Amino acid sequence: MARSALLNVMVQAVFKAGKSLARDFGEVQNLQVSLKGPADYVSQADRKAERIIREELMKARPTYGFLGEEGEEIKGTDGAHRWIVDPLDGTTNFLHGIPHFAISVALERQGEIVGAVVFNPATDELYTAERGGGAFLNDRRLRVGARKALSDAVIGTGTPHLGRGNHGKYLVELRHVMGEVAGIRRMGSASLDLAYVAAGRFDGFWERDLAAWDMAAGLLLIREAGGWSTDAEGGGKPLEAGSIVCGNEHIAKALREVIQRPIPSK
Ligand code: 2AM
Ligand code: CA
Ligand code: CA
Ligand code: CA
Repeated sequence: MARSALLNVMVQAVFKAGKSLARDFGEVQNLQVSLKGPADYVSQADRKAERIIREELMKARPTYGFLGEEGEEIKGTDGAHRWIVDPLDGTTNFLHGIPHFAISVALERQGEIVGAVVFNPATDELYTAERGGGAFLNDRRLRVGARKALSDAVIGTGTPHLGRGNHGKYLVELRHVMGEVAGIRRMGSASLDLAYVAAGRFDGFWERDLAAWDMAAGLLLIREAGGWSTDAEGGGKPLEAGSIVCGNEHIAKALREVIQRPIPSK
């Protein structure tokens, strides 16, 4: 696996931020936590990790733009390139001592994601992809799952949060999906969920109300692992629509069909 210099910059940045997160995870009860909205927590750990990543990336490419969850967007002087960063994806898990969270870093070039890194510092799993170069978990090449039938499939999802999303509509989707698949998982870190689809651990995944930083890196991982993704309405623009349905082509199309079933009338 040959990584470009730019991907190496991204990997070094997530390793450095990962050390900071791992330290904070060990003393999570001492962290200052604040609320951004209902059930929408942010901690010192999120902010510190974003600062580290921003510094590392901006040092390497001072002209690129930077969009991170926890800070003001920086419009770069180079209009073509932008980093899209979630410094801690799975804050709720992190704050509960659940070792399932990740740093997600994507590089966008002229509106297309060309580089992706998702790193879980609690397990040392590093997912990387470059456009046209395949997707990897550490040194192992990834391929999405081969199962074609929904009845054999394990499907990941994210549930709407307190005060956000259409809970009623989601419950109908969930009920429809439960009636068709082998199993459902709800892990709590969208970028890792997408990485799991790329790795064939999940056969498919869907979630609504996601931001660009939750999905940008995972989308490239899935694509480079031979997978398929659309937004929940069936368009090809999850980043703009803020929703995603993915898997191999068979599973993603079948899953989309199931979640689009109309709400049954009584
Ligand atoms: P976060 O941990 O970076 O906030 C899980 O369903 C996904 O939703 C995670 O990727 C999580 O990202 C995000 N999330 C969790 N709580 C949220 C909230 N209250 N509003 C919006 N997104 C949230
Ligand atoms: Ca958050
Ligand atoms: Ca997130
Ligand atoms: Ca986050």
